[in-house]
Amino acid sequence: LRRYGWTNTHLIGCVIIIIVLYKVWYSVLDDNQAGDSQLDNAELGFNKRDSANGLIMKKAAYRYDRYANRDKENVGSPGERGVAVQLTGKDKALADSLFKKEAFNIIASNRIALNRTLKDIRDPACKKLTYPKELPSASVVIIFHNEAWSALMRTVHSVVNRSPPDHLHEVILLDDFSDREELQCAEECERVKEYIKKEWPDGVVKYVRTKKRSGLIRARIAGAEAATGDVLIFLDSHCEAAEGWLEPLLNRIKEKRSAILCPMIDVIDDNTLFYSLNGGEAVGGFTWSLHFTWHQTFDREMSRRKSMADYIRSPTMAGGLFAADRKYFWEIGGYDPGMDVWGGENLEISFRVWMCGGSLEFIPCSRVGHIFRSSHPYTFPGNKDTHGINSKRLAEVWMDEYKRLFYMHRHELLTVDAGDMSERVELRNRLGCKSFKWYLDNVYPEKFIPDENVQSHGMVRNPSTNLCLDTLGKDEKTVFDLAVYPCQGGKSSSEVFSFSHKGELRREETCLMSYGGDEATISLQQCPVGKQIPSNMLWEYDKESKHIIHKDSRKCMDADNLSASQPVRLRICGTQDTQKWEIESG
Ligand code: LR7
Ligand code: MN
Repeated sequence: LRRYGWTNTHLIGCVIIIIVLYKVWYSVLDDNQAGDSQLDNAELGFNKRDSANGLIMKKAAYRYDRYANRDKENVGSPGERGVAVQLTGKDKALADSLFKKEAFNIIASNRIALNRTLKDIRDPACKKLTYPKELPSASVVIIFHNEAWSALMRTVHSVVNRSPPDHLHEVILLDDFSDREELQCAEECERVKEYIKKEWPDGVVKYVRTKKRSGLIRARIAGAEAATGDVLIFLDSHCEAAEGWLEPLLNRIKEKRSAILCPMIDVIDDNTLFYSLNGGEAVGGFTWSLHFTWHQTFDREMSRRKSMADYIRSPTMAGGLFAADRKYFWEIGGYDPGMDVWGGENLEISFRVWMCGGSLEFIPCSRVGHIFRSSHPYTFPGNKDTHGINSKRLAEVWMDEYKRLFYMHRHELLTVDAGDMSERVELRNRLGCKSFKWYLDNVYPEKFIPDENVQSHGMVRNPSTNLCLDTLGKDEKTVFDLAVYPCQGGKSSSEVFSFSHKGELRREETCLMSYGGDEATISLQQCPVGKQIPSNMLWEYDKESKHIIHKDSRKCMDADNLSASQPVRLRICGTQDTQKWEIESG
């Protein structure tokens, strides 16, 4: 080379360039391999030297593609961006005729692409957040029994397409022994399995089938047992996961492994499949008959939060959509396998998590839509009241002396056999869980306890007529005039009222209210929570005269000239017996 005029400097420079190029080349290769191995080991369980590696990688690449294109509309396809699908004429008639069987509009659902796009309706505070690259991996468990095909597969597509591929470990599609034709199997469920293999060739979606109808509680247990990711996320089989739904859940569990998290549950209309924002923050409550209810978020929680993106602590959850650290889920007792088909498990896990040291939080930046159906599109084997019996199990195991309030509403369940509960009691002892009173005092102080800290509680009876105030079993979510009915001796929960120290005459959630005019009726309306009680909701009881006096109008409750089911009225106070009332426990 010297012959061509090269000096030492030239030579050394050349060697350095070669070394640098060599290093750069290998670091690029290494990066690729690190990427591969992360995917292989964490996502696919493949050894990086596996010869099939290249093929699997190619197969999994589709997921990155779909994730990248998740906002791309299916042009001309109905329901895109979550809008409503309106049917007319024959289509509508057909949909109506199938509504009862499916409990939602199957025709509209079938028209909508399985990968339809949704609007990003998150709070602006959520869109600004970024998350660490390293997050725990998710196993999404979707249980179903005889779910309509399009609703089911749209759920899976929404999960795969809107989950960053690196964080989605697997989707477990758990079939709870479906027997409807399109899902049914001779030996194996070929249609579902073939579809899964074709759509998700890297095996990210796994199909598991129970050997007999298990009910949703045992089905979820089976799904959780099949899962191997760090975090379990349960979904109903008629959901749509929305933009950015996964990361905030995984991130919060990374911060706090004992937090059980719920996404905000948006509403997918059962008729038009319109995806709409579940506005105003709401948390979960319960009724003493052990039904789940929604409640406006408490002021104490709103003022604790620094941003709209902050988690909201909730006393209970709806049940179907939540995330938990997989190991923690088992540590705190999974689910009660003694619970059948539907109902009760949501309050059971809520009480248990709080009482045994965990917490229950709603994550506002994680949004998942759910088709709210007003009936069940499946059978209840044996026609049992599984909600009632499951609730009895939870009341017996978790509610201590407060189970009396459950039985006050569900008298008939006192004598019903709910099976052996000893293992659940043992679980509670082993975990050293706190009392239900602790839960009420600390987690849900807003909850009204009808027979504690009140002036009186029981029937409101007019002895001269033996008529009692009675809701007649009407739905107390609607406003109606309060009536009287022959007293049932306190046996019927519809004639039990509380006279609070604040001066409310009330039920669990509703208060007696009147405008106080002449012969005015008295209606039952939602009691204000945490706010001042309006004066037309305040009452006084005069022990001498036995008058129940409406404070605003100074008029008296009167049972004069009433027969069963007629509305009670206010009149100018006098000495007549029809204005003398006793509040007594039965
Ligand atoms: O035997 C069964 N086996 C099943 O696998 C019965 C049902 N299932 C499946 C079913 O296909 C569905 O995917 O279980 C899931 C839940 O059943 P749904 O959708 O009929 O229940 P739901 O949405 O009416 O009821 C709510 O309360 C239930 C109480 O047991 C469950 O916890 C549901 O998951 C729960 N749903 C939600 O929380 C969604 C938000 C609704 C609200 C409020
Ligand atoms: Mn549901």
